[in-house]
Amino acid sequence: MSDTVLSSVDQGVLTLTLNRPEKLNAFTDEMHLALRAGFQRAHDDVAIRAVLLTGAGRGFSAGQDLGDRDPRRSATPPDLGYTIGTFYNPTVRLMRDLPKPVICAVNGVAAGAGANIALACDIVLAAGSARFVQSFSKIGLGPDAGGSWHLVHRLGEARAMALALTGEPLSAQMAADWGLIWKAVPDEALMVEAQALASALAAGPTLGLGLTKQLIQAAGASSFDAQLDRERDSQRIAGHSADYAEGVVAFLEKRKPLFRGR
Ligand code: LHQ
Repeated sequence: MSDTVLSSVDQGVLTLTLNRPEKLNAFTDEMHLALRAGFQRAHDDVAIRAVLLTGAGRGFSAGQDLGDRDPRRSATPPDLGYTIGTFYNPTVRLMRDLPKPVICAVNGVAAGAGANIALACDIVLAAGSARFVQSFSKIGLGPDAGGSWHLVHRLGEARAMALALTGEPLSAQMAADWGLIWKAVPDEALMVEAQALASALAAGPTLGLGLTKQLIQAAGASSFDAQLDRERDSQRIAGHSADYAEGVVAFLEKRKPLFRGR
């Protein structure tokens, strides 16, 4: 595996660390493929029950590596749609469709597609010093990697529009206050807190958590009536799991449940 994304597994948590710190973890093609491979591994391996995504060094990710897409080196305009369709969209879909929790620890600046990859995670914690920047407008682009969708769904059009048009940085605390992310934590507490959360989720009822993820995602684009049916169907599946039985028996026996992810 490429060293542009480090990976390690501990107690069911796959930690993926974007690793081009000298370029604030800006994405190259190699890094895109490495990140995709990491999430594919999380899909394929039943022993992985949660993913923790973070960045090495002082930034989370500055988005696409602009040196890699230098217009001075090409006689014809680039097809950025190809880059988005080939690299960003499949990875973001994989992250969203993964039936296991994906936690993001935003350790520093998250800009452009880097910000939006963070927002595509299920639970986002950010260091107090981190900031989120929709920097696309500074280079003549619009948001990608699902950013326009997440901004509008979480913030509403007024805030989404201003952030996208101005490219003004949003502090971690403001992002939390506005509901763009789960929470901002002191810098020194970020990884401890994110790892504890990921470990707790990895020890949880994975099948039920995966169904919960699907329900919450679907609710944003669903009618109330359709969502009621979806909840019924989801509960039917969850009710057949060994972890549901274990959860109820543990409650009745007044002990901690031992979930196995099945
Ligand atoms: C970088 C980058 C970077 C290369 C910092 N690339 N080196 C999709 C399809 C295809 C093409 C285009 O894009 C997309 C999606 C996108 O992601 S578009 C948005 C691309 N990202 C940006 O426009 C952000 C550019 N970076 C910045 O605005 C700043 O670096 C931020 C605000 C992220 C951080 O600022 P500072 O903390 O002041 O750090 P810095 O600017 O000094 O950067 C540190 C180093 O990282 C520096 O390298 P150097 O060799 O001079 O030390 C930067 O050149 C490099 N770097 N972002 N995207």
